[in-house]
Amino acid sequence: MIQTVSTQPFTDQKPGTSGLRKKVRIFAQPHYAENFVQSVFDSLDGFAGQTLVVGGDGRYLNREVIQIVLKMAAANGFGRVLVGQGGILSTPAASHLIRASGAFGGLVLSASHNPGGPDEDFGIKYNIGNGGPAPEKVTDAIIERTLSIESYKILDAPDMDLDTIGTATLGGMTVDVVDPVAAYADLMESLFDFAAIRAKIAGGFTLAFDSMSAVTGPYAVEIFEKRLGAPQGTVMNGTPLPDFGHHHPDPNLVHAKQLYDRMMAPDAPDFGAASDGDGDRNLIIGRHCYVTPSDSLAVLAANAHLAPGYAAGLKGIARSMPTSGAADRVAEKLGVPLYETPTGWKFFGNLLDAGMATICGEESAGTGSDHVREKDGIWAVLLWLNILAVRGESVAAIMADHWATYGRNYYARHDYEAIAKDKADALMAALRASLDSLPGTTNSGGTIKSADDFAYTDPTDQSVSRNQGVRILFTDGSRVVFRLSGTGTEGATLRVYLERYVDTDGDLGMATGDALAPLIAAAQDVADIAGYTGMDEPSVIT
Ligand code: VG1
Ligand code: CO
Repeated sequence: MIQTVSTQPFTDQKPGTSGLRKKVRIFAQPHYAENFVQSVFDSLDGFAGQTLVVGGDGRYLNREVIQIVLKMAAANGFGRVLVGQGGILSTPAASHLIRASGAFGGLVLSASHNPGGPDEDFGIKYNIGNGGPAPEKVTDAIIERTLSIESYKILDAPDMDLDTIGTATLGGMTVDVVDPVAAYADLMESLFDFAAIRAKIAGGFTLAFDSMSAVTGPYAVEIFEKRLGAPQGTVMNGTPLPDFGHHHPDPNLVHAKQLYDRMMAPDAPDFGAASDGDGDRNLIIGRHCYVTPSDSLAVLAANAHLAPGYAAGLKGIARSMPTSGAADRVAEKLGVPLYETPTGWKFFGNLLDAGMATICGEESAGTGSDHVREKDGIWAVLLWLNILAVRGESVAAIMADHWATYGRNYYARHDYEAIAKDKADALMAALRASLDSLPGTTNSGGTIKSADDFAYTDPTDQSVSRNQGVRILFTDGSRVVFRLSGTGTEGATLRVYLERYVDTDGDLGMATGDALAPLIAAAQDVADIAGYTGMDEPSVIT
């Protein structure tokens, strides 16, 4: 029986960079998840009888919210829901399933790289029929609806069995519990030369993949160990846990320290990688050689044609604004366009749909292509492996060759976490107010050429997104970028992105911290980070 439950708006349901993310205790309030799901449905048109894909990264609350979504989808008139077995779907696998099944859209339950567990984070994101995150015009409609909602519809029915693959009905709706891994693994096999990678592994090439106790475990075991023949144990932390084993499932040098230490040890494997909570990010570390995500994007773009799925070449490359310009030089050499978008994967969808870009990436360890409409951690690892199999060189040799060809974009991101929100807002406001007076001034970073607040006009629909980050550009091409995170759930996080380009005839072998030291001082100088935050050092450097 369909129940109409009266409710009142929550005023804090505005989706951020990637969906709605909140502490579990907020999500677990009566009506909270229901309000948001109904607001999503109310913002959509024409889904009656259509298919909805549902799955998540297995974190705490995943199963409970899936049951709510199933009952609400049935009550609101969806014809069918496809749900991953056990409630599991990595974000890229959900994107693929939406596309492959011709679904109307999907709900991805994840707070991605944020920690999980009863005292940590949960999240819900709506993806549209192209498989990608809802664009701003949809999220804007959702926000508005969350502020006026008065009731939601839910079926009064027992919970569904999520663990048995097969078909059942819920009210008038069909529920298909599907294998979360198989179709995704098949897609990967269609893009990459698995035989060549398998032969390389059989020949003694060693790898380590850290799933960080998050969603990629079953995907990585199937792909790396079963289909590609890597020995059992290649996948570390391969069982998804609701609290990720108390770790922060963010594949960076701080949180993936176990992998990093292994890759820097004397007996390190040839290749190491990690993914995040929901499987869309990737960390790449060669033997004794960390690859920054911005460099990884550039190397993948430069070499993608070596993999069967990209043999025809690239139509274009897209990167988020704070991502380094390393990919720009590759695009220039390939003679393809380079698009610079705001932070967040939702801005790549239109470019991919229009066939304007083939490969996209972000400095935050996200890389992907037009095979789905999300960034894709395992995809990036497989493309690296395919390139390594064809070139027969080490990661370190490939990086050295890349810099010798294109020059090197020294790059780092400094995060200042858990700042009081008013302090962070004040810092950004002061920076914005100083923009006009900065050009022409000189500090330790050099002479400032221009300073602005990044705005983006989508070339496919002309929609404009403003206030996407403050950029300070120096005359020698160096940059410092400031923006506030839109994925956190506690206070504010200031992200400071530092970049310095050194041409092929310059010093390509500096330590990143040394190369960037003048810019780090310049960032402090223009933004008074210590003054506003009281922090002398960033919380995390990636
Ligand atoms: C961060 C990253 C951004 C990424 C987003 C979602 O956003 O900087 O590049 O797209 O997370 O990634 P923010 O607003 O905190 O800087 V995930 O893997 O958390 O979905
Ligand atoms: Co993620």
